[in-house]
Formats: sequence, structure tokens, C-alpha cells
Amino acid sequence: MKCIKLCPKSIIVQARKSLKSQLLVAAPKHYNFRLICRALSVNYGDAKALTPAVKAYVEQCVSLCQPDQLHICDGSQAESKQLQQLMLKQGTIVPLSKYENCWLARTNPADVARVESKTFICTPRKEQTVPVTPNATPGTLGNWISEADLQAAIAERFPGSMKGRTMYVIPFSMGPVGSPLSKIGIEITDSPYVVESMKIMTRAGSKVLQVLQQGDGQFVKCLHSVGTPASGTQAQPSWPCDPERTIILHKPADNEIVSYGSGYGGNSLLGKKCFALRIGSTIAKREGWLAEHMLILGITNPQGKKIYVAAAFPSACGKTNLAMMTPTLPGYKVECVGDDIAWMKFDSKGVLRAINPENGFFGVAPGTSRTTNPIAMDTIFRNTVFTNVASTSDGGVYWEGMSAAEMGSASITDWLGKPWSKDSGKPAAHPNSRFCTPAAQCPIIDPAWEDAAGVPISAILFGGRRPAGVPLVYEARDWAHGVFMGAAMRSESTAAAEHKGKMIMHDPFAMRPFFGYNFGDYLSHWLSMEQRGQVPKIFHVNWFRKSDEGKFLWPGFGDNSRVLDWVFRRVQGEQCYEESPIGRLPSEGALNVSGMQGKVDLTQLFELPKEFWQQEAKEIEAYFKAQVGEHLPKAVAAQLGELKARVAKM
Ligand code: OXD
Ligand code: MN
Repeated sequence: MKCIKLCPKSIIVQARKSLKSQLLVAAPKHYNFRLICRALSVNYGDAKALTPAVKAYVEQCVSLCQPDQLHICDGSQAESKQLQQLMLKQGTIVPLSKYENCWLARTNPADVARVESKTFICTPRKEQTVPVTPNATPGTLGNWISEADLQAAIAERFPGSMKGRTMYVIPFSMGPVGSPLSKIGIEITDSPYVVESMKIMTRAGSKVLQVLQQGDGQFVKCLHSVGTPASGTQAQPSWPCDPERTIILHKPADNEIVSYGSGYGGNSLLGKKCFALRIGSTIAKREGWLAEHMLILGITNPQGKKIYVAAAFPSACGKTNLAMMTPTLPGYKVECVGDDIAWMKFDSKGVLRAINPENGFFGVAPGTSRTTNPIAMDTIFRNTVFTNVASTSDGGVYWEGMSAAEMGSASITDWLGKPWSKDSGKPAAHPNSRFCTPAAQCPIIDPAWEDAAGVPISAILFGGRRPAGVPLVYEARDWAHGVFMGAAMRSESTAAAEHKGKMIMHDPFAMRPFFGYNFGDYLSHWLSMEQRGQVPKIFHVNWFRKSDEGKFLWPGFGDNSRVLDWVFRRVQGEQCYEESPIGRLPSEGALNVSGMQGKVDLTQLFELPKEFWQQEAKEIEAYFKAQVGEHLPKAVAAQLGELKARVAKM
């Protein structure tokens, strides 16, 4: 550890003045990194390993946020140990003695989810970010901010926001280090919790700086500060944040992200939603590929043939469970490449190949159990940071969905730190509580999950929570129909963001909170992929249909392998389908339900009520009109017209 003596205050002031730093402007022509380093205590890491561009960025951030110390992350275990001790001292985490190297963080109760309403994209013109909606209808496909307002938002929040704190510089790679499909970021943060989580969720540390030194030197700038409330007082010093003024800003033209006020995952681990999806989708559009909110799994059939499938479901709709599924259908094997994000690009032979840009799983804990996802349960009890789950008196964790056997006889403390029992009338774990765990620990991690070339994608699934009307599975007739199916996706809201109550929300491509640019242009980009290579087949799935009595009609989880079996056979060209007004359905007897426990009512599961679909088509039409307006590609409008015509004839 290197400790450079602080230089006199006057030099610091002079350094800050001379930089006159404004974030999100081009790096200054000169930089005074040595001056900055001398003015600060560099208490960890090797500042010499930074490239000139990284130094210039760090310098801007130091000048703006005025931290007391600088820590350049090397990604080592020794570093993690040091940060864990620090967080322990600060009360941010407590050890979970029942497991190996596991920790529990309890956030400020006002900082528990992504803040979609406070998330903005900055482009010169508003319609580059969001469709222009007719009659001043409030848009729901993202929020635009002007350059002036963005600068004002930064100026109101960031100057001095890291005073008294250490600024951590995290070099990280989204995707395997050095892969041609990967991208590099530098996250600057004042939260050791963020550092530890980023070290799990991304490949972080010195090795990334080496790639930057040797490569084109490009990186995405990610500045994060947990901030300080205007009152100057933290409601919960162990979890500093500023919920009133939280804001998440993206500037795609400069590959830049600025996040203030929240330490919670999706708002603060900037490699994930901010980089891999919002900035990622804009890079993908420019470079001709796709950055999507999708899991990736490999499935091997009883004959030993393997395909890879990507699937887009909204947040907290079972992506992790599907990605780690234990098939109930004999002879099938599922392996996991990723559970949340896919970057997909055609290779030189026109094959669509995908990488998981992440290195860990930031999964929703409630509902994860030995019954629903035994593989996740075999993954998460080592080297994991849990956030807002309940704890047990024997040093373990608890959340809703865990069985009595998993809980043992220990007493439970809820996510707020209060004693909890089944009669408390409130959940023990926050519904959006999470585990943050290394992907490599997953017992069914796919052998090719870190293949620099990516895995070939044969099918894409879209899906959501649809209690009524939507069948278990149907297939798009062609690519344009599949793009329409993605655009028309709807799902019941969940606790992953700040929505209240259960309502069926439009969530096109499961990307509604994550689009980095105008959704109409996104649709055109998807349509254009057909010209670039062999496009995969597209399917829509719904594990959540309920009977009139409110009971799930399909058991889900491992039995979803039966749906994957049908998808697999369709990919292989088996004619096991029949046409329907909404797409291709499994033909009579084609869905393998043999050996299922309990009777499944396939008639109800695949029923297409005419009134429902008339209403659905109306809703989609109204949504496109109100939210996408003139930006809706003609090919998508034509698909809606076809659906309406077919439903009318039902
Ligand atoms: C997530 C989300 O954390 O989608 O993956 O909210
Ligand atoms: Mn997600």
C-alpha cells in the first residue's frame, strides 16, 4: 500500500481551479494527474498503470467530487479482504458465519430498487432518446434530459460529494477480458459496497488496465457517488445515500454515465443496466449488433445435440430460474451462460453469437429455493453479498419461499433488522432483495460461457407474467412477426422497480427501463438484423397463466423443459405445429407432457379467447399510437394489422 503525503491546501485548490472540470465534456487538453495524485492520499493501487485518458477522467472526477483519498482497484483478494473489513467497521455489511465468505448488507429503506423515473438519457434532440408522443402524452419508454439540465443536475449534486471519503477507481471489462465482443469501463465510486459488487459482477482490476494499455484505449466513463442529502445528515450512516436527489444520467454520444444518490444495484453497479443495456444498446446500434435484457442457456437433448437459446423476460419474471433450470424431461440437460444480459453479434459466417457480458448473478432472492432453483441454491452460499434479505440467529439468511427445512429452528431478523415471525404480517426479506454471486460458482455453468467468440443462438424467447389469455408458448411466423411479438410484450409489474401494485404493463423486449435510444429506431434496428445474417426463430412463452379460480395452469420451473423441447424440435425443423391467429402453436400431442405430476389442462393453457385477443390487439394499437407514434416502423404496423384481421376471423 502506498501513501503519498497530502500537499498544502493551496495546491489542491489551484489544481481544482486549473481543471475547471465539467463532467461530460471532452477531456481537457492538459492534465495535472501528478498534481492531483500529490494532492491526494493515494492509499491503494498503482496510479502509474492508468492510461493517459483514464488519468484525465480520474482527474476530472477528483476535481469535481473532492475525495480525501484515491484507491485504484487491482481486483485482488487482498483488496477484497481490506474492503470487507472497512465495511464491517462502517456497519455496511455483517458476516454470515453459516457460509464461506458471505455477507449481508442492509440498505437505507428508501434505497431498495432501480429508480426508473429518475433515469435519463441525454441526446442533442429529444427524439433521439424517446419517441415524440402525440398530444403531449407522457412517454413511458425512457426519459430524456437536455445537455443544460444534465449539467445543472451534476452541478447541483456532485461538487464535493466525496469529501471525507475514498474515491475508488474500478477498471472493468464487460465480457471476457480481451474478447473482441467485450467492452471496457472505468467506474469511479465512493462506495466500497459497489467496489465489492462490481468485482463479482464484472471482470475488474489490473488485467483490464493492461488490455486498455495494449488496445484502442476506449472505455465507458462511469461516475457514481452515493451522495449526501442536502441536510448534510445521513438517515442511516452505514448506508449513505441521497434518495431525494437520486439521478442516473447517460450520455451515449460520449459513452458516459453519471449516477448520484443510490447505492442499490441497478443504480450503482454501472456495468449492468447503465452500461451493458442503455449505453450498450446505443453502441450496438452504431456497430450493428444487439445488447439485450436476455438470459442465455445451452440445452442438450437426449440425442446429445445442443443448441443455445436467449430469452427476454421483464425483471423478476424468472430469468435466473430458467437459466439454471433442472429439466424434468428425461435426457435433457440445461447449462447456463448468463441470467440477465446478452450481447449478440453476427460472426463472419452470418451466425448470431452471444456473450454474457457479466461475471456474476445479481438475482432476486425471494422465491429462490431448493424446489424452484436448486442450482442457484448450490451457487450462492459462498463468496456472496446478500442485500436486504432476512438473517437467522445461526448466521444464515432467510427469504420468502425458503422452506421450513431450509430455515431450521433459528430465529429470524427481518431486512430492517427487526425480530420477525410468520405472524409479523410483513415479508421478512424485501421483495427485491438480492444475492450477488460469482457466475463461475454455478454448478451448471456452460463450458463455453467465457468463449471469446460467444455461443451460437438458435432461438429467442420473449415472455412475461400474463395471468389471462396468453398461451404457454407460440412461435412467430417469421422475423418481422417475432419483432412485433417483442414490441407487443406485456407483463404484470414486479418489485424490481418503484412501481406500486400489480398491473399489466407494456414492456417491449423486456427493455422498457433499459432502452438507450428511441424505441422506434430500436425496432427498425431489430428488423434490419434479418439482412445481416441467419436470424434465429422467435417464440413467446407464458408460464404464469391462471385458471378462473386464480390457480396457475402450468407448474413452471423444471417442467418448462417441455416447452424448450418443443422449441428445440422446431429449431430442428420438425413440423410439430399448427397455425393460429396469433402464431404457431404446438400441434395436438406435440408438447411432451408425459410423466408430469398432476393433470395439466392443455385446453385452458392454449385457449385463445376471441374477446381477449380483440382487446389485446386494441391495447397494443393504442400503445403504439400513444407511445411510439410516427416512429413505429411500417413493418411492425403491418404485423398489427395482420393480427387484427386474423383475430376478427376467429
Ligand atoms: C435486474 C433487473 O436487476 O432487471 O436484473 O432489475
Ligand atoms: Mn434484469
